Amino acid sequence: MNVARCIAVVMTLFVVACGNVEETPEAENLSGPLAEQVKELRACSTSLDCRSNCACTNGVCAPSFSPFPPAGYCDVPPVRACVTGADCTSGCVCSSNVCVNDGGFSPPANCLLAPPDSYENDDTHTSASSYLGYPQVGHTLHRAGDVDWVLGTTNLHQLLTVEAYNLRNSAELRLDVYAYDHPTRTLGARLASTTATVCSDITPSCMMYRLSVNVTPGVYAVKITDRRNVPAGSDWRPTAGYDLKMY
Ligand SMILES: [Ca+2]
Repeated sequence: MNVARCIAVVMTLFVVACGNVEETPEAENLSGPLAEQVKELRACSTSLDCRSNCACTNGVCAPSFSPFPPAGYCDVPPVRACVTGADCTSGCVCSSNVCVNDGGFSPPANCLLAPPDSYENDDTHTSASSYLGYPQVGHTLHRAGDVDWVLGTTNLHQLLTVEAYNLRNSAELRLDVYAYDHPTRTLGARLASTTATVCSDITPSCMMYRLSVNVTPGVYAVKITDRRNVPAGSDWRPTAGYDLKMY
């Protein structure tokens, strides 16, 4: 069935539902399996509007590849999976492994979204977390386009190396290292940058981002940018993440 016809039929159904059924004989023509089928189709703009194993095709969620899901699977809205409430954003609870609204006062939270990690809010260098000498584990990209800033200090002339590793759920990053004037919170020159993983094999030793730069004693600012090209605020999939170390 083409989309234009689907929309037209859905609109007709809506009008019928809001009007006087006795005066709209067309309703007879839309009862039965056809009406059920049309009613169930799920409109979409991108595949993030659809469950996994479904794609947004001609504005409707449809099975994307075999093995095809059961009939009707793609007509149900996607949900955010969870194990505990910590997997859900504020205003949502984990119920039967799905993030759902907690029933609190409006506006209702978007339970498709991931909660922020413990380093947030670190979207600017003036709100950056501090690197305390041991790996920062559990960074997440809780929103598409997330930016994380970390400040590190060295007392040495050294080759400073920064690694974003343990990449999870298709994290795609950009790493930058900047000079930093800590007393005035002023960003200095960008000293190094990369958008490439160490190597291309799909192994932990390759799938990491690494930068090295010669530095003098002082404070340095590291910027980690999410490069995934997905609409912000609609990502129900497992949250992309990484761990960070500096040495
Ligand atoms: Ca951030």
